[in-house]
Amino acid sequence: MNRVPLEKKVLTENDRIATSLRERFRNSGTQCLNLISSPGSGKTTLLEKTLESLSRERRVAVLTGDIQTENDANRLKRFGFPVKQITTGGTCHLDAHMVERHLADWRLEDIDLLFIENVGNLVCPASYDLGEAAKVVLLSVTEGEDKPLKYPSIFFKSELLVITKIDLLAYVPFNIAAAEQNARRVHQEMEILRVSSVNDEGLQQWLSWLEHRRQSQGAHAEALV
Ligand SMILES: Nc1nc2c(ncn2[C@@H]2O[C@H](COP(=O)(O)OP(=O)(O)OP(=O)(O)O)[C@@H](O)[C@H]2O)c(=O)[nH]1
Ligand SMILES: [Mg+2]
Repeated sequence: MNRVPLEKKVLTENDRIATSLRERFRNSGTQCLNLISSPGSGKTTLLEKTLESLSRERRVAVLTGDIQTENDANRLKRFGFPVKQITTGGTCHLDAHMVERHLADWRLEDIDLLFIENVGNLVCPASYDLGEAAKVVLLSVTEGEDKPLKYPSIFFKSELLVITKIDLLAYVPFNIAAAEQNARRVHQEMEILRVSSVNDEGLQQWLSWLEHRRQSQGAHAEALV
């Protein structure tokens, strides 16, 4: 079998599992968000800030993907929410089967909000549906404002762009208005937030976006924070 049909077969199988996951999330009232970015853009740090801000009674859980280590799960576990590492052993993205396997011993009915931190990569994760309600792409100010144009697929497929590390804006030649314009050239309706996980600028807007997203999905109207 040549490469194209094989890739198609893998993606079709992935889509089948992702569809079943999406239905399970819908039935259990679980909002699943798939966080995607280049390595080091600040996914885990934003999740640390998020978990730190939430009351311990909130029914929030995290699956975090990495090629090799358990570092991110160890960072996130200290907040007391259920966290599991998915180690892909070399694969540059999570797929729906990995998510399904790692959810096997969790009761989805007990989880209102499930974060999936994807493997650090702006390309491969865009092709793999995980059954999520929305993809969220992060872009840090050290990466360059041209990235939405160079990697359009993930910007097109994501509902929200979080521009991270804005505390560094004074030190890097990053044109944030151009970055936002580029993102909207690829995805006109894209929502955009500017966040720093160091000085917490924009963090409240991110938490409000999560709350609003949850309510608009028809999940429990109870406040998250
Ligand atoms: N200045 C600044 N540094 C940040 C911010 N957010 C994260 N960092 C730093 O950026 C580095 C990478 O952050 P991570 O949260 O580990 O990034 P990640 O996207 O989870 O990385 P991978 O999981 O490897 O893809 C760490 O040294 C963080 O302290 C921020 O808002 N401002
Ligand atoms: Mg990480």
